[in-house]
Amino acid sequence: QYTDPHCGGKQVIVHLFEWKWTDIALECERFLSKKGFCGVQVSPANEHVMVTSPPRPWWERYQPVSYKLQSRSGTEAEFADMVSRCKAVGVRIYVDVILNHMAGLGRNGTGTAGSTFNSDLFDFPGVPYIKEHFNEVCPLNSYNDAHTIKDCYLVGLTDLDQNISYVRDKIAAFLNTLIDYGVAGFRVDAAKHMWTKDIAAIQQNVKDLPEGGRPFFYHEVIDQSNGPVTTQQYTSLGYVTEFRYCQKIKEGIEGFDRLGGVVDYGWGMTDSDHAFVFVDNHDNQRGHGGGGAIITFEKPINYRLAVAFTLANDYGFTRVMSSYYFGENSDLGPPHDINFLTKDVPFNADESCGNEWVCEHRWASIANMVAFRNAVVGTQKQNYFNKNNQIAFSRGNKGFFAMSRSGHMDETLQTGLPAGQYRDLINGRMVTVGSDGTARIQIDNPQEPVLAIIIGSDS
Ligand code: AAO
Repeated sequence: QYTDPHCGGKQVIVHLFEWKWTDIALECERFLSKKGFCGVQVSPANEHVMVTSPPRPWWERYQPVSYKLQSRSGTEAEFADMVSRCKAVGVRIYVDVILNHMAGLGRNGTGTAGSTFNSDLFDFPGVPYIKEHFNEVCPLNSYNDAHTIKDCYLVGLTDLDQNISYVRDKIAAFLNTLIDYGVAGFRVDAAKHMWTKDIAAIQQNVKDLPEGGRPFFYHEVIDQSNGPVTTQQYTSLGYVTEFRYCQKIKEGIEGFDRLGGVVDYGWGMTDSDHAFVFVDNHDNQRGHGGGGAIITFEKPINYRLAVAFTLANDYGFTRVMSSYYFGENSDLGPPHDINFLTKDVPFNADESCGNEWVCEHRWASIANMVAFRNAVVGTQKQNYFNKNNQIAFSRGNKGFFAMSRSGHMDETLQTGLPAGQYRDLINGRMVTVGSDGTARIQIDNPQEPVLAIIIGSDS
């Protein structure tokens, strides 16, 4: 329950962080559908505060003013158009929803849809919410106590009381509106800070998708095996973010010959059927919510190796990050003009992105691994090879993957595949698998140091 993403068995979501709805619709049609992406995680779609100091940071979208669908990414009409155009080409939309809180204490004014609000008075007429719908004010000053984590004010954000049926109903109505537009599921922001019984009650009030089935839910719970709130407490509610993986993959990539143990479950990591897995996210790539031990686009070769391995591997449900450049300014909002209107995502001749958008999801070692993961779903890792900063393995008799830190590799390896000719999905070289299943595996591209072949990739 709540674990089916409703995308025809496809396996990879991309987070188009801060993209406008109009650009996402185009990206579904021109790229994501062709590469086999399951769907897109979109930035929060509902009305939010507009922060002036610092000037229009990305994080203003995590301070809701109402559930009206007008945000920095676009209007309600543009949202509706995006959802249906993506769905028409088999790409689903998953909305980042903020159910834990409204805007931060000390903030007031007008939101992106024109609603007034005053956090210190707990007045959000656009919903409406009033004081009785919030928990008593207390600082979230300890991560050792579940009551403090769940009932106090995360970085001063006005904390809704989801035990109140009125609050549950308003939240469920918001989610149901999104479902009516055709979204397939939700990333639940700050789920760690809500009681699971309240989330369960809200999810029960959410309708089935129009095509049938329960919506997909994945919950943001940062569990580093050092607090009372664990990912396992949430697995009955859908998938749960597995932040330990971000650290594991970094250690594995930097100590290549240890990568075999990248997912050892040794830290109580979430079971594969509920682990929501990613190399970095919009917080930790810029030092929010667990920065530091993370690989990001700033180290492009290591990043390609990390994401390619993650997509080749057999652990969890995967999300690929797609970012914009921010340099040293971790508050910096998306690329914008002088009026803070978000810029379009233009494309260069080589399909890379302009206007300061990074577009990791278009890098060959990442984009072309989506087809690999889709093709090998349900198979085991076998024929593991790990030597001289090179790694390779097969996935049942469906696919074979190899990567090399140096970008060069020339080894004869067991692929587990039937004899035949296969075309490398990344660099295009033909690979000949003999009747004994072995093949000469060659990589010769330090920029895209990955090789992947799948059943049916021979044309
Ligand atoms: C902004 C301003 C604040 C201001 C506030 C209200 O920055 O100064 O007080 O407005 O006016 C985002 C930004 C925030 C921003 C907020 C609202 O990141 O800076 O605040 O929007 O605009 C915790 C939560 C987790 C959360 C994460 C950032 O558990 O849910 O903090 N992530 C989500 C979103 C995020 C968003 C929000 C939630 C709020 O993805 O973008 O915030 O909607 C420990 C805990 C974690 C905790 C981290 C960070 O983690 O375990 O639960 O995450 O600390 O506080 C090691 C440890 C690990 C530790 C980690 C980080 O890895 O092992 O346990 O380091 O220290």
